[in-house]
Amino acid sequence: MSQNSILLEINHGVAEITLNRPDKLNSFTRAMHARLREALAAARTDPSVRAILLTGAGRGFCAGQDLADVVDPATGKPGKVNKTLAEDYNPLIHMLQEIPIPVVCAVNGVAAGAGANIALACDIVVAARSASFIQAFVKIGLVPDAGGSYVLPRLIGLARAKALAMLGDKLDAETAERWGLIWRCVDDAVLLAEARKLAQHLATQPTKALGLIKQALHASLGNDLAAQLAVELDHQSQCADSHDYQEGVGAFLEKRKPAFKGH
Ligand code: T3D
Repeated sequence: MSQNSILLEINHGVAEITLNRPDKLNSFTRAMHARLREALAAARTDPSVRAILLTGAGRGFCAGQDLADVVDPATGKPGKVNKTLAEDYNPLIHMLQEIPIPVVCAVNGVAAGAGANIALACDIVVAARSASFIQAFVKIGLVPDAGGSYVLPRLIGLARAKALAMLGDKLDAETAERWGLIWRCVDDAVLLAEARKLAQHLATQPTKALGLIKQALHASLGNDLAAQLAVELDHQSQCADSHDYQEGVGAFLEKRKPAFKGH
């Protein structure tokens, strides 16, 4: 089971990663975490990969932690959560944030608990109209993890973040889009096609600039204006040295489509 719990396919510059335990709504075991880290590392080191698409197999995106996997066989009770947070969820969220290429998430169904927050850690989130987001932690006596307590107030404000986290209610994809929790919600039938189109478009864009845009916007959440202006100066100088900047300006002046190489 754990062997194929993560699928990885690389096509046209896009690494498509699929969470693949559909019978358990793609909830995470420790083995699955290890496979996902391997897939992300493979995407990061493959120079042909210029965008990542993350989605789920079956009717759900991800139901968070596999609650059967947390039970200690010796006691029959849930074990300590520190280990899996420190060794699995926290490194995963860091990887998604730090990978210097865009990560598109196609939320194909319910995204609950850490599953919701893994989706929200991606750069551009597109959801099927039938999908939903549930901060399910409180229902089992836990608090939002996998970065939920960080992103929720920043994306939708404190009032909505508190209510979602404290009530554990289901938020439908259309409301998630309206609130600014996600980028877009699309009809179920076109989700994968739309998400692939988006990822493939990003894979043809100036990758270095995209990576630095991601880094700058993340940095802005903790910076004052002066610090952020310094980040912009540094990042713009890096972009100005790139092939893609030369190409972008050249193409504009020559009234043709730019052919970005990603460096
Ligand atoms: O160690 C730690 O715990 C720390 C880490 C915490 C991170 C977290 O993510 S905590 C939050 C964990 N997730 C949840 O609490 C969500 C639990 N799941 C649900 O509440 C519901 O399944 C959903 C609302 C997501 C979907 O409901 P529904 O009715 O569409 O589906 P279902 O029938 O409940 O689930 C379908 C199957 O998936 C079912 O298996 P079965 O009975 O057909 O063999 C169900 O048991 C399984 N499943 C769903 N979620 C999980 C799961 N199995 C294990 N763990 C799950 N999280």
